[in-house]
Amino acid sequence: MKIPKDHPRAESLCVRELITEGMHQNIVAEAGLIAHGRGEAFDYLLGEKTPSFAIEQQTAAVALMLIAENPVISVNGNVASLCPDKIVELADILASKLEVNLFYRRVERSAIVTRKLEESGAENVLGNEEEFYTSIDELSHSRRVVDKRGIHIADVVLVPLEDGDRTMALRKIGKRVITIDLNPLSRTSIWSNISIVNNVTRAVPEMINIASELKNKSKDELRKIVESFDNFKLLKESLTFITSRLTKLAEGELKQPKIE
Ligand code: PTJ
Repeated sequence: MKIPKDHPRAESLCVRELITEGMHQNIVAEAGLIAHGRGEAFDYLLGEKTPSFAIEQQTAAVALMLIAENPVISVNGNVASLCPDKIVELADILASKLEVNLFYRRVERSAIVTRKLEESGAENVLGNEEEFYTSIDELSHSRRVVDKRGIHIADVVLVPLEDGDRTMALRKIGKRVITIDLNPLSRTSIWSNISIVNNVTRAVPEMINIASELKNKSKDELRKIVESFDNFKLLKESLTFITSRLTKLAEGELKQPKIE
C-alpha cells in the first residue's frame, strides 16, 4: 500500500508496511506481526522518541560489545525486515558476527532471512550450515539450534526483539546478554545484563553513532562504562519515565488538537 506522505502517522504506517511485506516474503513469522503491534503500543507510552535512559543503556551495550572477545548479534525475522542495512552496519562497526536464529524456525525461512542480510551487505552470516549446528540444552524449542562458530562460543550476545526464554537460557550457559525490547516488564528485559528499552529502528542507528565515538576509547575506559552500569536502576527509570509521562498527560497535557 502506498502511504500518503501527509498522513499524521505516515512513519509508523511505513514501518508496518515493512513488517507486513516481510511476512509476505517469508522473512517475518506470522506471530512477528503480533510482536510488532505489542512493540508499537509500548512505543506510544514512550512517546515514540528515544528517552535519555535508553542512550545510557545503548552506550553500555556498545561498550560491552566492544570489549567482548566474541560478540554475536542474533537476528530474527522482524529485525531483518525492520533494519537490515543498519544491523549489518552495526555488526561491522562492532566487529561482531551475525547469526540468524529464529523462534519459528524453518530451514527455508532461515535461508531467506540470511539472503536479506546478504543483500544488505553482510558477508558471513552464521546459522545456516548444518555441519556447524549445535544446541543449547537449556532450551526446548527450535531456537536451541545455534552455530558452533557463533552464539555457541560467544561471550556477549545482542538479541534485539527477543523472547524471554532464550535470554534466560543464554544467561544460564554463562553468556552476557544485551536485548532491545520496548517492553521494560518483559522476561527478556528482566533477564538481560543490559536491557535497551527502545525501538530497534531507533536504537540500532543510534548504537552505530555511539560505536563510532567509543571505538577510540581504551578497553579500560569501556570496562568502566560497563561496570558502572546498573541494569535494574535503568529499567526502573524507564517505568518512572512512562508513569510520569502518562501522569502529565492525564493531569492536563492531553488535549484535542485544533481543527484548522
Ligand atoms: O522471526 P522469529 O521466528 O524468530 O520470531 C520473532 C518473534 C518476534 C515473533 C518472536 O521472537 C516472539 O514471539 O517474540 P515475543 O515473545 O512476541 O517478544 C517480542 C518483544 O519485542 C515484545 O516484548 C515486544 O514489545 C518487543 N518489540 C516488538 N517490536 C519491537 C520490539 N522491541 C523493540 N523494537 C521493536 N520494533
